[in-house]
Amino acid sequence: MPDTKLTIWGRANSVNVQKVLWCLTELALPYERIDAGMNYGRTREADYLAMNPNARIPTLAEGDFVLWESNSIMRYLCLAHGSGTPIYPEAPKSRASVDRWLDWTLSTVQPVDRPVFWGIVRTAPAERDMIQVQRDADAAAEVWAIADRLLSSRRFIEGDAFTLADIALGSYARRWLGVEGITRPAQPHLTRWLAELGKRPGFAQHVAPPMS
Ligand SMILES: N[C@@H](CCC(=O)N[C@@H](CS)C(=O)NCC(=O)O)C(=O)O
Repeated sequence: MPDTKLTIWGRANSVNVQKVLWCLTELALPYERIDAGMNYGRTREADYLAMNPNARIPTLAEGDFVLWESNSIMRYLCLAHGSGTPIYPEAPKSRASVDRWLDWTLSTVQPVDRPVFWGIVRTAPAERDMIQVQRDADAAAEVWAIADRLLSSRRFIEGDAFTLADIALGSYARRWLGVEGITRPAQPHLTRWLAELGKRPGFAQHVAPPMS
């Protein structure tokens, strides 16, 4: 009997771990999570590096199958354990449309999110460079304006149905709209969409808790 227990390595306050945990909840899959990363360490130990040579989180282990990169993990969970789930649609055009948001999250959103999040949430108040953080927030606002415009005419990122695109982008949007102490333009459609995501148990459990 193959070992199909799903183990996720990674601390619960990591946005990339949160995405995966939210996805697991959407798919109603049981799993075990093991703390790793930052204050928990482990990621530079030989057995972890053998699983994930990046020394990063999350990592998925299922028997002797190991996978890193949070978006790849979410895709795998849908394909291997999602029984045709609509959150990762099968039709090529629909699937590619979802995939482009997963790529966009990593290539375009993550780089503008990081300095704002770290500059506030992971920097002691006395050490914050608020002039730089506001500059970084202005750059992030331009990226988020793209999603805000799009959400003015659709319920979810890829239309009427909730998909992996909402998980990937929604996890970062929670940080963007949740960081305090910066000035950001009103983005009402983004705000409406995030409130809708907030009703999903996976978001409420894994993404909504206070940022740290
Ligand atoms: N593109 C990777 C990024 C992985 C990544 O940078 N993870 C961060 C946490 S969000 C990390 O490992 N930080 C170092 C640590 O926690 O020790 C993914 O999506 O999985």
